[in-house]
This record gives sequence, structure tokens and C-alpha cells, in this order.
Amino acid sequence: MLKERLAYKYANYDYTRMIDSAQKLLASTTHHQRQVLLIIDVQNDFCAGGALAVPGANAIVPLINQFSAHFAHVICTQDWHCPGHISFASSHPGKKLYETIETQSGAQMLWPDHCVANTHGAEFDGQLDRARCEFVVRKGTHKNLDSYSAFLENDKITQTELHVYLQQRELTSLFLVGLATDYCVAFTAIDARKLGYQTTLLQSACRAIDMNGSLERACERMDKVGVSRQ
Ligand code: VGL
Ligand code: ZN
Repeated sequence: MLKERLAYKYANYDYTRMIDSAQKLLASTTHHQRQVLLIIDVQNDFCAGGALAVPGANAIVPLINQFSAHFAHVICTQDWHCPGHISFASSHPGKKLYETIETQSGAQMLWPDHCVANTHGAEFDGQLDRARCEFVVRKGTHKNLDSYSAFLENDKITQTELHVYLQQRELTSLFLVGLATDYCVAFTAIDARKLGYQTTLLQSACRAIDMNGSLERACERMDKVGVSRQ
């Protein structure tokens, strides 16, 4: 009797479908939980009025804020140099802005002084919503070593904390936005692919410096290693 009653009762439940939909939900949740919005260098010096202002930088900030709301994880990077940094033209008397010099870690483009640690220029743009930012990565912090990538500095040996942070949390899928597409965004995306991350550039929320074909070259290099550009 009981068996029949139970059979009747449970006949109303379609367990296969319930398990199936639960698994789907779990799979999609898990996937979402592994996705990170990586906001590259949205700092005053790269925005309007900054020392190395990227054209159109301010226009992407509201879009980045909208993206932030939809990600389970949000991480920001900061270009963070000491005074007299090797990447500053002013540190090399006789050398001009945007000239390339040879250093121990390879070719180095010379930039205006920018993103000096603990100055206004290094702060995040005031319009950037960081309410959901869980981790900040600083790069280029060594005086004699520049870093475009948020993973590996330009000597290709020195690592930031980013890879370890992501690995420990099993965050495997990265969506990149920010500045500048052809430098820090591209270098970060390429290293991300080399380290095995699924990597997507959200191009509408990136802006480039684009000097002497640098954007086109960066896009080619990204395509070659399997960065998805959307
Ligand atoms: C960057 C040049 C120098 C960047 C940083 O964030 O793309 N570009 N330092
Ligand atoms: Zn820099």
C-alpha cells in the first residue's frame, strides 16, 4: 500500500528532468563563476587631461561599469611606476619621447612620466565603479623594469600576483577591457592565452594609443595566440 502510495506520489516528479536541469544550472553557474572581468589601467594618466591620455578613454568607462555588474569577479590593474622609472623619457637625458632604446630586458619605448605611484595620475579614473573589484594588480613597480602585461613584466621572468590569484580560485576565463588596447591590454591578453586562460577582448570597452600601426600589429599577435576579439 505504502509503496503504491509513494509511487503515485512520486510519479508526479520527473526526476530525470529535474537532475538534468539542475546539472545544466550548475554547469552554467560554474562557468559564470569562473569568469573574470579584467579592467586594465583605467587611471587618470591614461584618461582625458592625463600625462599619457589615450584618445576616447573616458567614453569606455560607463560601458565598463555596466559590464562589471554582470561578472562574478572583477579585477583591476594599475600601472604603478616609481619616479625616474626606466620607461620615462625624462630618465634618459638626450633621448626623445616615443623613441625606442635597448635595455637589459629588450627594446623599451620611452613615454612621458606617467602613473607615478601614489600620485593623482596613478589613481583610478573617478568615474570607474570599483564597488565590485575584488583584487588590484600593480605592475611596472620596479625602477629598471617596465611591464605592459599584468602577468609577466617585460623581462618575461618577473611575475605579478595575478596568475597565482586566479589559479587558486580556479578562475579560468578572462574578459579584458580598458587601456591601452595595443599595449597593456594586448600584452596581458597574449600572456593570458600562453598561461592557458580562455581570453576574450571586449573591444567596445577598450581604446588604443595606436602609434605607427601598433594597434594592427597587436591585433595580429592576439589573433595568432587565440585571443577572441568581440
Ligand atoms: C601603458 C604605455 C606605458 C598601458 C602603460 O597601460 O597601455 N602604455 N605604460
Ligand atoms: Zn607605464
